[in-house]
Amino acid sequence: MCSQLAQIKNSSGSNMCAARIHDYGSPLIIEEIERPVISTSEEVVIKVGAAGLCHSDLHLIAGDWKKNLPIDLPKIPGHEIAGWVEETGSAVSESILKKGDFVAVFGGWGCGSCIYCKRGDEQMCKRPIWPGLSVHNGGFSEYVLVPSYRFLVKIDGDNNLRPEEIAPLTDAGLTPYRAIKKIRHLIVPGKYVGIIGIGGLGSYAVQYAKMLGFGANIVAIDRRDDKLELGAKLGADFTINFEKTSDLRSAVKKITNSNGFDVVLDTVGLASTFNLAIENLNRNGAIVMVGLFGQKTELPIFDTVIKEFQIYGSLWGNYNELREVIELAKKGMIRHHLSKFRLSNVNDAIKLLKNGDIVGRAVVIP
Ligand code: FEH
Ligand code: ZN
Ligand code: ZN
Repeated sequence: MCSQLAQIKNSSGSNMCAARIHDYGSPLIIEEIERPVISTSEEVVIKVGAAGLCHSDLHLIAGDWKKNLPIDLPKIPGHEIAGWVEETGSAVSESILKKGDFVAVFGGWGCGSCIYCKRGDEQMCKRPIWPGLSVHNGGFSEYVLVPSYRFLVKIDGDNNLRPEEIAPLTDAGLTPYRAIKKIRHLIVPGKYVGIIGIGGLGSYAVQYAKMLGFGANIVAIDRRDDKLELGAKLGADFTINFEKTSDLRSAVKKITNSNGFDVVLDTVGLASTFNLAIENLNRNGAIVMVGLFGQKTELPIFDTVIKEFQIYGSLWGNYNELREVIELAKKGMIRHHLSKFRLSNVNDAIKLLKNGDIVGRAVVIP
């Protein structure tokens, strides 16, 4: 299809294959479009090696975020990107980056001058640009334009890392890293950490909770046994299938010596998962919310005050945190569970993820 034609055209330097949203709620259209070109000095064109598929892409494609995150259509989604430098703007010297360098694309394209950018949290910029989720196109294509070399992490050194392993680390592997670092001081021996949702994010979260929380007990929580099996393989000490467990409170009490969880990481973000977290939280317990499935939830005021609950939101991760995650990957300390799809089959991946049938992370390879 498009890929063969695009290869012929690419060699003449102008077109590429991409998957775009044309209408909310419809399959992506795989088509040949113009390849991005450098127009300002800091820009870099990346030849996409792989792009991860995130639940946020599903929300975007379905039109769920029309109000919160308005985008102009057609749009190429895909915000977890890794690949190779293809072309650089005039301000990008060879000592910074050169053609062929293997890079991860950091997804928080901040303005560089607001207080959040200045403190290093560009993903929280007041005027944020996220590839594939805002004005810029994302990575479900053969090439992507990155507005500045500042948003690229060069992956150097002697390692066998491949783009399909790096791409998910820019979001699925980064978001839980920041989240777990926020409450790392609470994850000590004898404590219990619940990870709700053992999908893309959860499969990395289990590993960080194990790695960064020395000696704490990790409890993987999901409604699918195959995902719980993956959680256990990646280090979870206990698993709970919340759909198959009739008395969830008793099950949590049994595991946690009647105390409840000291920390819950909610990678789903539904009212029901928040309730699961708060109804099973220990005194002084913390909930870190990273999932974005739902809209609103209720907070039990009495318990929150009396038991001194702590509730955190955590957005993606910053550039330095991405570097740290990549350093862990270089040392072989991160295990990946990937399902690979060709760009021409991206709609199959979307369907499977929507049905909960992807175990680990789906990556699209152009
Ligand atoms: C979603 C929407 C906007 C910014 C960042 C996000 C992340 O959850 C990316 O998945
Ligand atoms: Zn995402
Ligand atoms: Zn900013």
